Amino acid sequence: MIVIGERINGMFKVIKEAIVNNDKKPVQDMALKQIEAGATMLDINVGPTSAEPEKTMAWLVEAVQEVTDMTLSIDSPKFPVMQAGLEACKNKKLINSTTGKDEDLSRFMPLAVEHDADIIGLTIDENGVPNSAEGRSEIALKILAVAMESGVDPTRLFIDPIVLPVKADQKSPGFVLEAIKQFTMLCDPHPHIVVGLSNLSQTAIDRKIINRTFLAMGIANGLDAAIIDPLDTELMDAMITAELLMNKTIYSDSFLKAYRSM
Ligand code: THG
Repeated sequence: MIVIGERINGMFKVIKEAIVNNDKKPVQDMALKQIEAGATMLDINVGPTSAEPEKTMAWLVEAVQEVTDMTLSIDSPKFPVMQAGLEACKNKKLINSTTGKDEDLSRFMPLAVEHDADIIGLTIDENGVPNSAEGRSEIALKILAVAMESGVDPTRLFIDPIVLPVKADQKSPGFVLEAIKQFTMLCDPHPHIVVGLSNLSQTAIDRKIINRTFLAMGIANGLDAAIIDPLDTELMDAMITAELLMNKTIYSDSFLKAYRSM
């Protein structure tokens, strides 16, 4: 499982304050804590309120690179912010993300080639997020086709069916699970399949059990990457166990410990 740590995001108070105070330490600590907890990539997002998002993105990337050479997921819908992040990034990189809109695909896919980056394609287009699994798969297919035309190998593409808060739309988690299953049949080998898990439980009370249960369900349907909080130990336990039950890892009585010592 590709575990993309979500915690370096200006949405979180610690990171927002670090940005405002121009203090690298809390950002670097959060990077190391997530790696220690099992992250295999780190998401970098300036958050919704950054005054100078290009500058902030480059600053975050540089701060994190001082303490790790782990792959960075440069997270912004804005092209100039993405460019600034990629230019600052010496580590391996993941573009997070393009949508399935023509104008985004035509700019972001060449950017992936230029920077030798992996890329996430969100199943959203000019009409928004489809209200079905099939609609999501149609956009996924379009993203895959443009990736291949642009010279991006399918193994470097991640498709994201877009998880919405269950509180706002209780039908969408089921559509996402069905879409994940459909994405595994797009081509062979199929692209990676990723979700931003925490979206699911936004504004809900029992967040952790909602996230944990859905992650296990997603893994059962073929999810192989997720943007999550790796500091949530029970969430990580559920992920490790779901992978075991899907025969992705070998059983031993100490499988949780064994996974963590890998
Ligand atoms: N797909 C892709 N990228 C993404 C998302 C996605 N990047 C951003 C987001 N969605 C994933 N990251 C987060 C990070 C935090 C939260 C949700 C998703 C979150 N934050 C708390 C909240 O909003 O309640 C903040 C709590 C606090 O302030 O401490 O839930 O879907 N490709």
